Amino acid sequence: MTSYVDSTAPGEGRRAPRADLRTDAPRLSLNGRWRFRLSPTADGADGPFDDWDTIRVPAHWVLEGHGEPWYTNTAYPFPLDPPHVPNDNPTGDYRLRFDLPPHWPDTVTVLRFQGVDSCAKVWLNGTELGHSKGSRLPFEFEVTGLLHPRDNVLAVRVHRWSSGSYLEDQDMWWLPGIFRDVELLARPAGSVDDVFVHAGFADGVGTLRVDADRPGVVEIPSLSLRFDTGTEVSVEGVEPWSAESPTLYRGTLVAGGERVDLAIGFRTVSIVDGRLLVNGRPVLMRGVNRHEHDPHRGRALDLETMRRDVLLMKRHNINAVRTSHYPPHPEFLRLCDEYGLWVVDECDIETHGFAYSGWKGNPPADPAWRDALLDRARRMVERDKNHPSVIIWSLGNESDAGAAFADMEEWIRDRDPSRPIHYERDRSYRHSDFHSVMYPSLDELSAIGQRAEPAPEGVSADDAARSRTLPHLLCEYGHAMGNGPGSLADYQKILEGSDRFCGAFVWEWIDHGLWGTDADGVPYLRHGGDIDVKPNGDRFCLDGLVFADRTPSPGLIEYAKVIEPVLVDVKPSGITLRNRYDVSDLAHLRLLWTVADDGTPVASGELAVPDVPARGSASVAVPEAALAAAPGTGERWLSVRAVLAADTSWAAAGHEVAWGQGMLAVFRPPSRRANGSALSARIDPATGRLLGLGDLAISGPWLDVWRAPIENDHGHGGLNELSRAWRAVGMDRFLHRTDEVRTEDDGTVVVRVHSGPATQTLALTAEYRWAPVDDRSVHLRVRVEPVGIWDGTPIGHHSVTPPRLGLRFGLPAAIGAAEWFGRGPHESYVDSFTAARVGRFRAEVDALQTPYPVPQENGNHVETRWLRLLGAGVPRLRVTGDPHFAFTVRRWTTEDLDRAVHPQDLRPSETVWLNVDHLQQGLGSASCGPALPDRYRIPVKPYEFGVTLSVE
Ligand code: IPT
Repeated sequence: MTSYVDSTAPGEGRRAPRADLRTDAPRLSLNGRWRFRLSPTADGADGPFDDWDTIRVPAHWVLEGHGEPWYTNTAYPFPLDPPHVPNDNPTGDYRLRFDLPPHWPDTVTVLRFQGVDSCAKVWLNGTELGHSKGSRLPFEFEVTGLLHPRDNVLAVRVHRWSSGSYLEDQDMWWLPGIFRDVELLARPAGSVDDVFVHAGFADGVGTLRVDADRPGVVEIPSLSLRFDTGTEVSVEGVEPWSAESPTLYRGTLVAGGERVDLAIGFRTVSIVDGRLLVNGRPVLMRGVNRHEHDPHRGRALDLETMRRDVLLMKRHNINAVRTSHYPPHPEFLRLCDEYGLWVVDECDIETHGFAYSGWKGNPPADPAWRDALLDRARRMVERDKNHPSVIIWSLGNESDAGAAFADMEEWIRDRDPSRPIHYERDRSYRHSDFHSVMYPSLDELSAIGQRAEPAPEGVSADDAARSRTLPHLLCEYGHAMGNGPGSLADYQKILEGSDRFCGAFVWEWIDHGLWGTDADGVPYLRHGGDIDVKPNGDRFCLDGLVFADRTPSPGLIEYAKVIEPVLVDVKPSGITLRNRYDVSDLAHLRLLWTVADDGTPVASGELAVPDVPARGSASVAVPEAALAAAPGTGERWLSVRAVLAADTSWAAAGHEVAWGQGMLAVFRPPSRRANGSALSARIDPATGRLLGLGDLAISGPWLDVWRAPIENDHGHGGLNELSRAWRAVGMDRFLHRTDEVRTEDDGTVVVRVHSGPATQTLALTAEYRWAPVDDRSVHLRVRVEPVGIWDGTPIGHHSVTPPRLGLRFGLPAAIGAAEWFGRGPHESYVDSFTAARVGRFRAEVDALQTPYPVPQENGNHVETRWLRLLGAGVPRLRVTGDPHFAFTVRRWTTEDLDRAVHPQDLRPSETVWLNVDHLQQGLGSASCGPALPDRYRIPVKPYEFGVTLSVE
């Protein structure tokens, strides 16, 4: 039986879509506490009203104690039988009794819903107004004549599933409910319904026309402008709008008894010679994909949370947002206009789960869905057309191809020819002004940069040739799931190497974790797999640059550095500044320098900021005072930081936007030669392992090849499943056998150990040479050699490479903190260390753990020169590299970390575990992306490395 719920009709009874306007006409917010009753089927709740619960509006009922949220990635949570949905269709009946404020005018009145998931039918005072689908888009009903001064009853029936759900298969939680604002709008006689601002900028001159459905007068006081709607005016001397310099001219449109606020940004978007230009200049979007998410409220975001996103992005050098995969709350776009972010506004369309039918029945390819798809395009464009920040329309995500995209394209081009259109998934790119892909390898991206990508399968030669002339928009890359992504710097290098690239968007901004409590009442962030429903997308929703509570992850810190707007290249011979802004010069910055010896500052000062135009560069001499500092000890580094000279709307003066470092000199201390003094290391003659060093109890080392797999080690869709290969051969369970412990004449103790897993011939033999340095120090040299069969594993014939190669030590639990000279303060890996500066750092052991919501390898520090571990009542341990090593320190073992399912499973043990690594494999982003490049793996071959261990 088909009803409005599962007919393909997008709605009924609604007003024509129009711009989201702020006006001075009376407006009544209907947000607040409503009455609510949940029923198991679309028939809803009949019968008495007295046993209804109450619920907050806006909100998702599954996050307000009614039912459960449900996460799937690509799978539909119901049978793939479009447009039908099951009888089991949780349905929320909402009811609000309200009075009109005194003096509510007796004019046209409109009831507006900004977003209801997934289908709503609405009644006012017993009159049925109609229904609507399209969860992340507004809809309005005219209610003139239906309202009373007091005691109005608004009733809304909301269905969790509807035909609309087939178009909303985005990789996110299914969260039903009235989740955006509900309001009543008075429309004074003669007022305009819709406004379309056309504000362009070319050759230093702005052009402005404001169209409206009724005549009105536009006033912009700051430009001394007053003109009628429908007339075009040229404006000399305006500042253009850009993400870097978001100049808005505020004004009003007066029509009838209403003043409509205008926030005008002059800018023109064009594509010329295969490049995206704004105001005639090329731009490079350094972007993120942003879902709306709050760990308590789901997609019901308040203004402060939206602002937090914008501020966090701006403070981390992000200049663009793809609103994956639906138009955001309209206030978010106002914030983007105001603070300056380029926006790719994406339509609320994704039919990803039709992949499971081989795309049979895919709505964009079925004429029955044409109206529904066009309805979504119209509602997006009409609502958002006045935002200068929105520079590109996206037709949707991952919905294969179909004629509806041609219809959408045609409608949009006709209505708004001023913005280019993006659609990634139709490989003919016929309905897109951009060539676009997701998750390419570095080599694939390089080929795209040279306009030399291979023609996609099944695409005509003409289409392929045309698409090579288009600019490229990398709509998703750098899958930030768990620890990672790696290679952000490698990607950025390619993106800056070709003018075909107009921007790239990391997947994704925020982890979609939802707060809950475990069986012991411990709060934790839940992912799909923490809720007992099938199918579910498990942990795949935890792939953001910020954790669900918006704490920046190390991935965000790395991204901020990789995309910093000024490249500061510091060499003893001079400093080069490359301005990566597309619009601004560097006059808003200060350049502060410091010289530090082994991380201890010895001189500092400020450099004059040279005049460097956007995309230009300049050289500055190394400051005299930096060169004049007296010789010191250790490595002398000059660091130059570019900070904001004055407060901005998004950060305070002093906020660092970029930095660079270079080594000026090395002052080597006189080398401490082995003096043959008594070995401070006590070595077990049977195992060859340490029992203690001076008065410090220490165990190990064990040769360690294992890391608790990160999400990227698991690969995706059967590809790049390194962790499976590792487990299959037993990387996680090496057994050790000491073959020899002997003392040489000079006091050096030589230990030979065979380390390998059960069932396998593959193993590493290691020779450890312990040479006393003095009575507090011992030097350890390790030679490792692979033996046995490494190239042929039970699950394939690729050779397995170990995730790490290093030494594991056990230390007393009293060890509480680490100090080191090397890269920090954040964790770093071979393919993600750009943001980790060379310096001297100190951190508590507990603070050295990055609390990924799914426990996994974390807290590594590459290129460590020396490390000191300290704690109350125990001697300090110092580890000095030969020259570098990587370290992690934690209160649990790698095996504990690997076993833990949630952070609360990790309990401090009686031992502090220290890994001193020669190498650890990179991070990559294979959880949805290409294989880790070979250069970030650890080839199976002989290695030799050394460290000095001392007690202090
Ligand atoms: C891509 C989706 O567009 C995005 O929504 C998200 O699911 C992401 O993957 C993975 O987290 S689609 C993928 C099949 C390339």
